[in-house]
Amino acid sequence: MQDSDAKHPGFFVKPSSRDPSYKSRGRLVPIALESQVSSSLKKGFVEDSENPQTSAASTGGKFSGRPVVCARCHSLRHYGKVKDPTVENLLPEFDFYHAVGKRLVSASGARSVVLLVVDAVDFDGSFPRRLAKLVTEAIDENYTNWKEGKSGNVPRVVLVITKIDLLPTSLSPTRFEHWVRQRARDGGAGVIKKVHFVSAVKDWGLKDLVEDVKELAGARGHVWTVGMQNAGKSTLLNAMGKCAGGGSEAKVIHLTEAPVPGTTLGIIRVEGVLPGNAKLFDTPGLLNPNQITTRLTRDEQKLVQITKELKPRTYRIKVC
Ligand SMILES: Nc1nc2c(ncn2[C@@H]2O[C@H](COP(=O)(O)OP(=O)(O)OP(=O)(O)O)[C@@H](O)[C@H]2O)c(=O)[nH]1
Ligand SMILES: [Mg+2]
Repeated sequence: MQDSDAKHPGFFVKPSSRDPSYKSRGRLVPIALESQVSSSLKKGFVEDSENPQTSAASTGGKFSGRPVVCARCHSLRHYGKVKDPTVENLLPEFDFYHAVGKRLVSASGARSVVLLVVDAVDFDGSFPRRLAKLVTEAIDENYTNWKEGKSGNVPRVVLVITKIDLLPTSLSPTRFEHWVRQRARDGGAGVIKKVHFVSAVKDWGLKDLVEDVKELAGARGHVWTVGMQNAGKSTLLNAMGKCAGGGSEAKVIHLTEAPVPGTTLGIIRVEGVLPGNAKLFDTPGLLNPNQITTRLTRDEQKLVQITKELKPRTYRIKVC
């Protein structure tokens, strides 16, 4: 062994001697000093999990209730964009049908309630056809099994049409409901227990939805919030949490919601909404390759994003 000539056999580099204090916290650079970290982080939003008392005191207790979130969620929550778009492609793909689909339709175990969330202003683009068909088939199959005395847990489907604050006020609710039921049936959702029309940002229709979900879930049911990317699942669950907690979000975790498709990356259990052993889950949105917005860049998506109530316009075309 020698350490003088790298071209000769037996060459090795002696490891440099470590500073005895290399493990001490004093050597670590505080995250707030990293140049890429946003200014709001530097202002002390991140709580020192090892010493929350000092952290709250240092910020005057002002931010003590704020949850600690990852850099991606922080960027989505405060700037409406992912921190590093190049990293997004490296994230592991979520196999929805393997991780969630199988559990939704399982004939044994806890009863499943499927909250099928659909965007009111893009019904067809945000209706999960494949998933609706899968659940409808499971309902038929499990019901037949149950009638034969076998284990047959029949999933219950609740269709939630969200973002109704963006629909024109002139729209007839009866005609719209009729249209929605028809389109849902055509899309593969054959058996629907309830249809709810809600706005998570205006708190419309949430109380009835929470009551129905509690009733359908019973004491130990599992409620799965599913739908296409950007349909409004996480925003809906945050609003339901607020509604169930009597207006305060204290007991409920705040899910990251953002106009960026693919915000939620994994299954998240939402506590504080359902009583007993019933469980409520948020899930990552499904990707609809035929939806035009999935082919647009973030800047282009911003241009077509609907944020205000749609106004019907009538044009008269002159035929010369
Ligand atoms: N106007 C209006 N906007 C809403 C409503 N619900 C959600 N949004 C907006 O829709 C966008 C997407 O909401 P999210 O809750 O992140 O959607 P998601 O389905 O969880 O999306 P993924 O996690 O990507 O699957 C956000 O910009 C929300 O502010 C609503 O009731 N009304
Ligand atoms: Mg989400």
